Amino acid sequence: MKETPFAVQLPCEGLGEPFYYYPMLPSTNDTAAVLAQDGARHGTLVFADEQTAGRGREQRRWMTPAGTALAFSVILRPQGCSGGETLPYAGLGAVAVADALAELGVDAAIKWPNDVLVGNRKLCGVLAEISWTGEKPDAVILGIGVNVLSGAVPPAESIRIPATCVEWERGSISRADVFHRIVCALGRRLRAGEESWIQAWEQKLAFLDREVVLESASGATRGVVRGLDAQGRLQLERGSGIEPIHVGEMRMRLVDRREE
Ligand code: BT5
Repeated sequence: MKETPFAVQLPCEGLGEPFYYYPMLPSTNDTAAVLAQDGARHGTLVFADEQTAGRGREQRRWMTPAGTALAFSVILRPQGCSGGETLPYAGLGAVAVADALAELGVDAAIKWPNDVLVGNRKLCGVLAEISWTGEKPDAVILGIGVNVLSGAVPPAESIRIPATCVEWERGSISRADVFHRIVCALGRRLRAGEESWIQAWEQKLAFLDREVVLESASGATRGVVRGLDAQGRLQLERGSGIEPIHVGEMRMRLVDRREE
């Protein structure tokens, strides 16, 4: 751990104390999980300037080149953590990033469950995981990766959907500024409570009333996106009615890709 090269005023809204800055880590989620198992408190934040093994869902890779992006994980200790609630927290992270972007004049949408899109290009990914102490689930590790400067955007051939960054959408900006806004927004949303952030998540939902295909290892499901339920599950309308989808491993794409 070293001094951060940029000045960030933390904590904000109860998050970011303690703040661990690393020039390079395999994955901030992994380091945060170790800290959580050692008893790190709610609001502990782990930030890496560069990740060498950043993870997305299902062990997909998340790329974080040095000096260009935000890659951080917050340890949350919700009351009565039951181990089953990563889905709403993926939404919390995405909503906080969308809030920060809105403050900067950038309109973002959230592709369920965890992608923040601007103009249908991915600017941020969120990975919420449960940390266990022995048999007991006792923390949510909320990992957030944001492309801020153009150097953060991976080469087109290495990613599935086109990517963007804050700099392209908004002009010159400092990582510290974006980071501070996201942490503060996260704290505010957390304080307002799950119902409130799920509502905000639904309002920002991409592809509302559009036909999509959800793909998972076990197959594909087609339907029309109708919103979210109180737990953050996708309400997908199919021939048989509305079906709640909670499997966070699903990938969503529009049926008509020409409109993306
Ligand atoms: C995600 O997974 O989008 C979640 C990413 C979470 C990253 C954060 S960084 C801090 C913390 N520490 C970690 O190790 N992880 C978290 P998923 O929906 O599975 O999307 C992964 C896909 O996004 C990849 O397969 C690529 O196609 C694409 N991708 C990878 N890096 C990208 C980037 N920098 N910008 C845009 N797309 C990217």
